[in-house]
Amino acid sequence: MARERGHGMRASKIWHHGAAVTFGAAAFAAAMLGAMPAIAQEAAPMIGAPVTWGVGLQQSGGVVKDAIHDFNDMVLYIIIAITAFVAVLMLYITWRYRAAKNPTASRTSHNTVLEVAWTVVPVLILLVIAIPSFRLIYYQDRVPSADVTINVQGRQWYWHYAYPENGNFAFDSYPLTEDQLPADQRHLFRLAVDNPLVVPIGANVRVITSGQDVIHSFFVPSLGVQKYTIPGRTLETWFRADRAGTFYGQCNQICGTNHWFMPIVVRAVPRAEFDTWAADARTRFAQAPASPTAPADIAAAPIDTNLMAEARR
Ligand SMILES: [Cu+2]
Repeated sequence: MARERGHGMRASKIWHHGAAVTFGAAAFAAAMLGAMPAIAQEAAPMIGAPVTWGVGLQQSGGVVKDAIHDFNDMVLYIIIAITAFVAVLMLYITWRYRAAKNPTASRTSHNTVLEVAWTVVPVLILLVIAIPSFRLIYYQDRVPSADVTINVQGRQWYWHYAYPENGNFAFDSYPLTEDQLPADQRHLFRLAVDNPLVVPIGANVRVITSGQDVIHSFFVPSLGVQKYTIPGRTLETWFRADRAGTFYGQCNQICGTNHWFMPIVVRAVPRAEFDTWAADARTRFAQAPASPTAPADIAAAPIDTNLMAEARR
């Protein structure tokens, strides 16, 4: 239901066009500076990552981000209209009521109609922004029917992921060091990880977050997903990758000295490839603790992760 509402909420294609222009301009600027690899073909898997000199929001990899783009563009057009109106008004009055043309200044101090208008109009503008804003928040909140569920746990300092419905396996995700990356992918240092999340393209992915030690945050901009991982709390959100690709994010809650150790990678692949990956992961990660919140696991974690983090510095 929420999903349909979400689609209904989306504004006209003009917004999309605006976003494309913004993104295009950013990509062009980056290309001019020689700082960005060639822009990927439409058919090639998408790379959801920041670009050098990028302006505006990251390119969208799925419906939630599409809705964020729409809302962002709508607010941008409202801001442009207000700024233009105020600028024109200021220019007009400085010209029309300048001392040479208007030597005797008006002593009017009250105008009821004007005062009501400049109170009511901003309230209406805020309402126009608030309604789609709340719709977007509830749209992101949860998905009515999930195809895949992923448990995400933030830990100092790595991510722990579990797939309870696809074989109940769990694994840790650590960043790759610079020398582990191929020469043409060095720009993905601090974004690339050893074990990415893998999801089927077009599947509604329910994300259940929890925290083990301090507050972390699961944030993948190109998929429009951000949720805190809070100790003692379980939160829910969702995303859907509508395009094949690799989507990069990071923990965006300052969570300690090795905060940078928490990049996030989501790979969206066709369903068959996902099933093969899940079948393989079941055996590959068989050693991993079945329950991410097992008490023994928590007790052992601080020392264990500190050592691992130190070893990888
Ligand atoms: Cu963190």
